[in-house]
Amino acid sequence: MSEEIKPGVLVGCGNPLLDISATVDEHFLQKYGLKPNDAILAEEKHMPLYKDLVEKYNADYIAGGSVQNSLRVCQWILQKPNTAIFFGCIGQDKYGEILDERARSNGVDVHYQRTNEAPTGTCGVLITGTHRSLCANLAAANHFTIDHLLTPDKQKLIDNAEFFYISGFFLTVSPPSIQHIAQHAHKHKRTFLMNLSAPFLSQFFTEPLMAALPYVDILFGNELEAEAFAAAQGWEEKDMKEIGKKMLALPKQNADRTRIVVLTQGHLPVLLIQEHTIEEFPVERLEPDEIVDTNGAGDAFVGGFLAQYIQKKSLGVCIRSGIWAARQIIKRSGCTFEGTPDFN
Ligand code: 26A
Repeated sequence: MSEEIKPGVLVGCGNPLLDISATVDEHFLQKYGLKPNDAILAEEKHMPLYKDLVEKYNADYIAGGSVQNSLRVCQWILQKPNTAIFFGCIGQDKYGEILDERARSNGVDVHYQRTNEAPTGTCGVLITGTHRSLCANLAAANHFTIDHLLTPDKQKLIDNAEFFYISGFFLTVSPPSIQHIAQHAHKHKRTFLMNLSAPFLSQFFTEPLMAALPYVDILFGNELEAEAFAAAQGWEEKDMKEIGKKMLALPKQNADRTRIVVLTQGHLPVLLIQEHTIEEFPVERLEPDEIVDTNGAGDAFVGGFLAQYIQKKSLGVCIRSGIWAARQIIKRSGCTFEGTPDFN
């Protein structure tokens, strides 16, 4: 099936993070002032959290980072190594080596920037029931600079790619890199896909987000992120379909290619919002005892979508593949998978 897929056709940029994941109680969330279902940047007060997770909650270390997760899932489904290229910054340490090894063994062609100035980033993953609270200490990931993309070898990789995926999370690190990729995609008529990633980005990183949006051909988000985006825009709409329609109508650079908005809503149907149509794709509900944790579910959805999209499959197939991939990841700890994928 994948014979005609070109190596390096997909390029992603993001924060490579090692997840430190554990099931915790309400108390733990309260102690650090965290919501059950959120993703935030760690502040000074969160720093003891990581040690606490390891020492008191027997935490697991799992490869993470939103874009890298999506690309790993995409590679798993494609079963054709080096279709996806990843850029991000790690430290010169053990955690960085683990991420490098995991990503490569999953088939992602990683081209990390490496810094001596900070350790590899980590993300506390606090599981309570079916919720997950993410608290990212970006560390080295925050040291990514656009220079990394401007070297001739990276430029060549970018020139060769046809699809570019960047998470909203990367707005906190390098808006100039996002602009560079977005404008390149626009100039060369390539596809640029982005994710709202977390409510705080719409709230506090509005300026770089709104600067990137005109270039976005396909926008992903979940219900909490769409709500936060609408609130930050001062929109009164609460209904997901209405919010999606307004997202569609925001200014777009490449006007001959209209924007597509894909909104996930947990176990409720996925919405595919296009210029003249809104389609709903049902999500089969998992039994409570099948759910291990929802960490990485949104990333897996995008990975499943991308695996089909880069093969020019219909949007319906892309979304069904996304739903399928998210389901596999929810049945396991973190964004992990094994065996041969059997999506059809
Ligand atoms: C800037 N922030 C907050 C982040 C992240 C992040 N990836 C990039 N930047 N916060 C959490 N994650 C990752 O999201 C995955 C689940 O969707 C976690 O590492 C986790 O693997």
